[in-house]
Amino acid sequence: MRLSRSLVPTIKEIPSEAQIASHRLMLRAGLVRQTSAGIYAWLPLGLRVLRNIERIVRQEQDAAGAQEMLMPTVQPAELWRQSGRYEDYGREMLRITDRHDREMLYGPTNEEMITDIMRQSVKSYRELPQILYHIQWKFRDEVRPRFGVMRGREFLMKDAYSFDLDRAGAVVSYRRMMLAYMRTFQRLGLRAIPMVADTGPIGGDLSHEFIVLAPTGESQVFYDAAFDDIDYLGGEFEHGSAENLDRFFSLMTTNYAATDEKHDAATWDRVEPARRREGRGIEVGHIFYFGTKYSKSMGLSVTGADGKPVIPEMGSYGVGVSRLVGAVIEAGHDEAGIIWPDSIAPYRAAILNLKPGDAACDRMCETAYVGLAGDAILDDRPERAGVKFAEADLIGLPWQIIVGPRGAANGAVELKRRATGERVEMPLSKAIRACT
Ligand code: 5CA
Repeated sequence: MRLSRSLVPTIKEIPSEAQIASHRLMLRAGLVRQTSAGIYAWLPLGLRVLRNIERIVRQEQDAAGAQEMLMPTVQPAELWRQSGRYEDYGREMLRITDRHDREMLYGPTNEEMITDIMRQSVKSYRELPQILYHIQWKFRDEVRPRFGVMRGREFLMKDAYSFDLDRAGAVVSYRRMMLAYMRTFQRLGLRAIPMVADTGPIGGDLSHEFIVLAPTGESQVFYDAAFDDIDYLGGEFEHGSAENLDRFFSLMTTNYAATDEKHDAATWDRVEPARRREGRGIEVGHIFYFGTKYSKSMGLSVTGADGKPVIPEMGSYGVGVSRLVGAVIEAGHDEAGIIWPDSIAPYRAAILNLKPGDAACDRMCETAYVGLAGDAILDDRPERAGVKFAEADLIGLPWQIIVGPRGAANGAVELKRRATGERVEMPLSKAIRACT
């Protein structure tokens, strides 16, 4: 993108309404704008990050054997009456009446709808197990929306739903999703830890929250440092083998990890003192096994191998896709701005033309822009160098190619790595290669 022609409304001042770094930086770097309390418009740069996170979430869901679909945001109240949750959900649910006076709602989650679709669609035990997911906007009328996209009213969630014939199968689905989550978060450059959780309005008897460590997190967390050394992408764990998943799951559950709600001082005392880690954390995902809670109340059953009806065992698995944008920034920023992980940065590099109008500078910047196949922000605005440096650091792309008249005369640029601040002079072609 050419900055002179793009909507990247950066802000120099610190926005007074924002209490935490990610919220301030998302506004200052021009990623989002609030349109109502807890509701945000995603501007071009913010949307690219959101899409990049979606892509990784999607790849890992697919790798775990889940199938993508898309359910609507607006749902009939009738489905929620069948599960008994219509009244339970209270004022957090946005209720809507259509022109025929039918009660509708803007979905806060989709257990009822997917159960309804499955009860119309699967008839036999041969059609199970299945896991389905979608990435769709949700609405929860939070009492206190805050911290920008971290606790919004409208937010993007990946929610998956598993259907198995028995508890043993449901446990395998649950572990698969847990592995998919750990791989997803590692690819996003985050260290997330699964912690036993309460099930709240979703229900069920087994649940884990995935917590990313950040000083501004809403909950206090306690965990064993053993989690710091686990590599989920190196090939040690796989979705295909129940034994392997079993080993993975026991690794996740035998090492101590708990939020303050579930913290147990006696067990914590038994963790070797050198390995005890404490901090604050942000919940970026939450998974639930709730057996037949929805299948039973909504009448989903299939014919079993013996001809008798079987009520499928279900689980649901949520990732806060839009919340993750905030969480990634909380985990990766400095005084000057955002530091995006390479995997989800909106673009690979910023090309800073320090002297637009200078023929050599203009030419080299165009060469760099073409060399990066447009996966760059070209700062071609007639601004001072100081402004360009500050905004490039604020926006936080992994690399900066700095093109000034002195270097340009000799075919040289400076390449800066945003995360370390290291700047090295080199030929343009080498800088392009380093970024790609
Ligand atoms: N149906 C289940 C799983 S699919 C469910 O709704 N779980 S949840 O309530 O825990 O939400 C899943 C994830 O969505 C949370 O872990 C969190 O990351 C994200 N989330 C929940 N509420 C908000 C919110 N108000 N703003 C932003 N993200 C949210």
